[in-house]
Amino acid sequence: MSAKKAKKVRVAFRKNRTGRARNNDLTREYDHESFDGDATTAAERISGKGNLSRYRTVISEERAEDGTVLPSVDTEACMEGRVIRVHGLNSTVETGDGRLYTCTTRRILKTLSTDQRHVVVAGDRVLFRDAEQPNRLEGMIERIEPRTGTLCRTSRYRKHVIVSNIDQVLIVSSAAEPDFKPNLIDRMLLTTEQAGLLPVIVVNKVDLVDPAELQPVVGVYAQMGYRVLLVSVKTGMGIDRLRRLMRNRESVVSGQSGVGKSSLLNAIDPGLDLRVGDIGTANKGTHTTTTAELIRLSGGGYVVDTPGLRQFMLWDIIPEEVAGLFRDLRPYEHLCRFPDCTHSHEDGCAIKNAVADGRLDLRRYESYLVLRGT
Ligand SMILES: Nc1nc2c(ncn2[C@@H]2O[C@H](COP(=O)(O)OP(=O)(O)O)[C@@H](O)[C@H]2O)c(=O)[nH]1
Ligand SMILES: [Mg+2]
Ligand SMILES: [Zn+2]
Repeated sequence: MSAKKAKKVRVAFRKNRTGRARNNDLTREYDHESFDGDATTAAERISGKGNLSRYRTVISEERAEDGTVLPSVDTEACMEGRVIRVHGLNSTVETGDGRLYTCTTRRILKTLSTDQRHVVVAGDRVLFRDAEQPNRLEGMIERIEPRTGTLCRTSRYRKHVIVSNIDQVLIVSSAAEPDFKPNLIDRMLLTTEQAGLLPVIVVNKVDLVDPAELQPVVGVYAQMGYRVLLVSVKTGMGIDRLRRLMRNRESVVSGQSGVGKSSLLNAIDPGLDLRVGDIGTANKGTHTTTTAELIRLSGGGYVVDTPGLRQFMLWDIIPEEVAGLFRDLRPYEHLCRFPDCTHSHEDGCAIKNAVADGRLDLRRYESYLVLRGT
């Protein structure tokens, strides 16, 4: 325990808890989970507001930057792990040495969560306690570390975290078969930028074209500061570089079907044995995932596999946001004559002027118009 002064934080109860008897509530939960609750319940006290109180005072040690409460836990008794996947009320948590624990979630975390649907998500770094079951690896998640790099989906006006702690998004396209589509790259860049994630542009199947053909388009991305990799599963070109780039990182792989995502992953880690030439989930067999899942790379790190992420069109981006999410257009957007310039038909538009005199790439500008929906 740190010497830092504990903070009291008031948290709203979930509605379905209000009918429960408040005494022994936590204890009963831990008993039920065959846990010795003493160490953790000590930090949680019911405020003296009677049975109808919808608040509980949690004495927590820390509050994350985003306002998330990090309950105090006995770190001595806990292990660090990474949530690989979530299935119903259980999560599969992987330890640093590769052991897989089936974990439940400490009730207080559900209470503290602002998004009940995803208290724990794939990618979460957690502290959990070993339930010390004789033949099974089971535990309870005691604390979720603050998330960075989250991928979210908005549904019914709420934002749901799908996967957390992503280091990078591999935007995979192919030089041919299917055709090279820079506009699709722009679309995926847009959503990646909006999510605040680091994009890496990967162009596969360069064996099918003369790389010089790709240079004009690819050069524009490189000039904007994006990392671009030209690769070929067929010739092995760029595979080592990609493998190094993915080592010890959590990468989301996105891109149109058929561009060679599964082939690339198999090339960087043959142990994955993903099915190639298949539309649908990446895993072999009957296993189909509807939620995100982390797949461990033998060289260290994870790739995120989720069918819904492939096409990567998850966010509601408002038209006014688009120019600001285009790295190359962004420096000009505030120089236009009209503050609400759409950069399409207006006079005195700094972006159109920059396109006209070659400071901005025409294709990127056209892509902007399409994505903005003008
Ligand atoms: N010529 C060529 N074909 C490739 C390359 N990488 C993958 N393919 C082929 O492209 C097809 C689609 O590959 P797949 O990995 O299933 O794509 P995914 O749908 O993005 O996962 C398969 O027939 C692969 O053999 C490459 O570098 N060069
Ligand atoms: Mg595939
Ligand atoms: Zn303008």
